[in-house]
Amino acid sequence: MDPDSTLASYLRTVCPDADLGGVSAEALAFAAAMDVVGEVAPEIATAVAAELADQRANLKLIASENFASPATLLAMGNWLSDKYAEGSPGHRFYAGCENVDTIETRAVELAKGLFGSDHAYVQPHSGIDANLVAFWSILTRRVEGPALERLGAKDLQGLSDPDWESLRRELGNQRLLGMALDAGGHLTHGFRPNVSGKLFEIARYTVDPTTGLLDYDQVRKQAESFRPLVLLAGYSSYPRKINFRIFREIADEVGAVLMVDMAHFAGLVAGKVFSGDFDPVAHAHLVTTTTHKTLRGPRGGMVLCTEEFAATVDRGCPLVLGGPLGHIMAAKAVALTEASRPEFAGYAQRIVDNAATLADALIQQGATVVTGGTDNHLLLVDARPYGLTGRQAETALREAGITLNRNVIPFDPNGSWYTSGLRLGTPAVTTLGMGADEMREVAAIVHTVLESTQPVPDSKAKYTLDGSVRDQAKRRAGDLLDRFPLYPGIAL
Ligand code: DSN
Repeated sequence: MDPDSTLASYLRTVCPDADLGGVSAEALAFAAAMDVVGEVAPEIATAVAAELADQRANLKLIASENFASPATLLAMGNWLSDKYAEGSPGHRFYAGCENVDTIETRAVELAKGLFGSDHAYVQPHSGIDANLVAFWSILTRRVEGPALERLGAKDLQGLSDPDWESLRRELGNQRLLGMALDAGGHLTHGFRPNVSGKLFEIARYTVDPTTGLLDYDQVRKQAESFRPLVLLAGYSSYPRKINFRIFREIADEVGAVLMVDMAHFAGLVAGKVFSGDFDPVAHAHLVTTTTHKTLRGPRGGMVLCTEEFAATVDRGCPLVLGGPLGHIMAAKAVALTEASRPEFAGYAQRIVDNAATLADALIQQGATVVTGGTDNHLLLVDARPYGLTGRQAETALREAGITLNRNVIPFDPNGSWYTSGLRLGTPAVTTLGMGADEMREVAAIVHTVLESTQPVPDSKAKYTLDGSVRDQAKRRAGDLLDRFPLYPGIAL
């Protein structure tokens, strides 16, 4: 603890004889928080502490998760949660928003600086919210605006009822071309039951059935015949990098807006692992993201965009979103400060290096890795050669101390509930400090468990796993976690 800090000076006052040398501020902060919560709702404090124990006891390979810094976590637990601040900095629907303005403005500046975007909107509560704001902004700016002009109206409020009806007819159902879910796209990229599949008329591009890779010529052909308003790139489970320069060329050729969802790889963009043709911000009209995956921030979302969309995106709340969360924007600013430091680039590179080593080691063990490897933070393992569904493989590994998620793979015969694959990601284990040797050990544990898991006939969920294999795998995963402890400064 910094002997000059406010906390140290307070502790010297209340317990002058205490030796504070080995006491960390974060250990005290989290222990105190648990006590305060526990006095009101002990069962909740117990569950919160149990979650830390769980994350400490199981190796986290969920590609979309990470471990945020104590500073980021602590920035979320405070009275900013008590403040309404609908609107945007300097333009609020409530009084007393000066401090939220300071926080939001700082987060926006940091996001713009880090990603080099014209504009940033840091209010979305999640990636799905960020995508909704982007869709709404594109529709408002590119479809409704020109239609209003044709009707001679300045804005929607000035329209008479009959004009409203003709505007609705004119807006019609716009077209969106996005990546198919089983090719790696996200639910919000036009999955029929999702709101995006209802808001837009949808077409989907997929990957080459032989290589599992994106075929840009095919995307171009589809765009030329479908003429989308929105060309959407980005993924939840595609293990390769994407050339966004080509996507922008295609969008320009057909007059589409290029939107990129970089939720999964924002940290790799921030850390400049993805640059040039592979940097979405340099090429897209709008880029959406979450802040809690490779970027290592709080659970939340963001939109980055060109000047053209800045004003509409900023009206996301209250026209699309509920009130902004000041405490989460504070945590976003903390995380963006961390991601702006030079050492973040090294972290981002290690995530990718670890994923490549993990993929290679799994292939050497005999696993089938979709596309034969990875360029980013995630990889997909085909569970079928082990005779398993994704669901069976996921549950067996969780029993053995490894937390990851089942995932559809290209042209998946088992659908999105049972699936045929596993998605493995390295952001969290990289945050713990693991490197190449540990990735090889992880690959060996994963392969051994999968090889020893037997499906129960006629079931896509049930399996048997030899108890001694399970216990040995759990021990090996535990050894890794003992060597690379989670939040070593937090004494819970
Ligand atoms: N749930 C996120 C993921 O795991 O990829 C996307 O919504």
